[in-house]
Amino acid sequence: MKINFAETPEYRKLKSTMKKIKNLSIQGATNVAIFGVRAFANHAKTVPLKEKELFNHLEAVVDQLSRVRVTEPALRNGLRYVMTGIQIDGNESAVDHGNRYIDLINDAKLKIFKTGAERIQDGSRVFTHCHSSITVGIFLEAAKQGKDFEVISTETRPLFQGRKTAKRLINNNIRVTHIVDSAMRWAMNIFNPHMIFLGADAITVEGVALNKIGSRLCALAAEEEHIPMYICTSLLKYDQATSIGRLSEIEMRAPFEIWDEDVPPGIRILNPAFETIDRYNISAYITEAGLIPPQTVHMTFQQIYGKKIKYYHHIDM
Ligand code: RUB
Repeated sequence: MKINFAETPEYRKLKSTMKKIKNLSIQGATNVAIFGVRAFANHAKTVPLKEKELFNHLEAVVDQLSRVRVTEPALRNGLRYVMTGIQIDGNESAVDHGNRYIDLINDAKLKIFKTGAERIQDGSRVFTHCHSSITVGIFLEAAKQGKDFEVISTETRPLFQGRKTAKRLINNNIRVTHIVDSAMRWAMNIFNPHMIFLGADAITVEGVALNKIGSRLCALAAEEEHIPMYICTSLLKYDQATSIGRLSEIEMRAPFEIWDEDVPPGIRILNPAFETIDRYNISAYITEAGLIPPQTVHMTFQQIYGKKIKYYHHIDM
């Protein structure tokens, strides 16, 4: 019997979620993980296959979904979490396991918002780059606590996610100054922010963070101006593969996002989505485990999530 998954609403939803993740209608590591895991779990529950065939199909889907945006370990960790659950309890349990992973993310977020907001005082000036739901959540929490502070945010070319940040902040009565990316160093020099808050897409075993292109420039400018840099992130973005020697991959996006019409032939256009921030430039990670130094990321991840989120290659070793 040939099974046509394309006909099931859950499979169609999974495909459309993949498209939205690719074109950034679903944007930022946390949302990518939540929407990706939910769509995968809903589909997994309805797959009418058994044993080897079931796992072959689900592994292929995990692989496909993980490749939509390669710099997103929180999604990969979530897919592994659901797959481990399915191995133990069968695929009818997929949605429960998916929900449990999403609960882990949401619990982590609340803790990070509270801890991050502690750092913000009346009169604080905070610099940020791109749009991170975690960083914005911290700002909203600080505003809810009645703190009077301001944010300097970049526009974030080529897709302008920084506008999303600026809109969320101003709609919540948080003062915001918006600048072009290349004015980062200038703005740090002129406004002398008290701290930099950035999100993260991935964290490596060395404590290096990967975040939107421009983040390393931001870190270097912060170093020059002696401004502390905090990475606001759940440890669920820890890329476990880096602990067995793999390198975290950096997504290369399409050239048309930079220049889409009348491009003179022969010009090479490169559009890297992310870059690394050296651990020496990170004052601390603001995480669900509180503020932690970059060197302790692997250990802290293992303490909190080690038993829940297995990395298959560790099991094989
Ligand atoms: C978004 C980006 C965000 C991180 C963290 O990049 O770099 O800082 O994903 O986001 P893109 P969050 O726009 O290419 O997805 O804090 O929401 O997890």
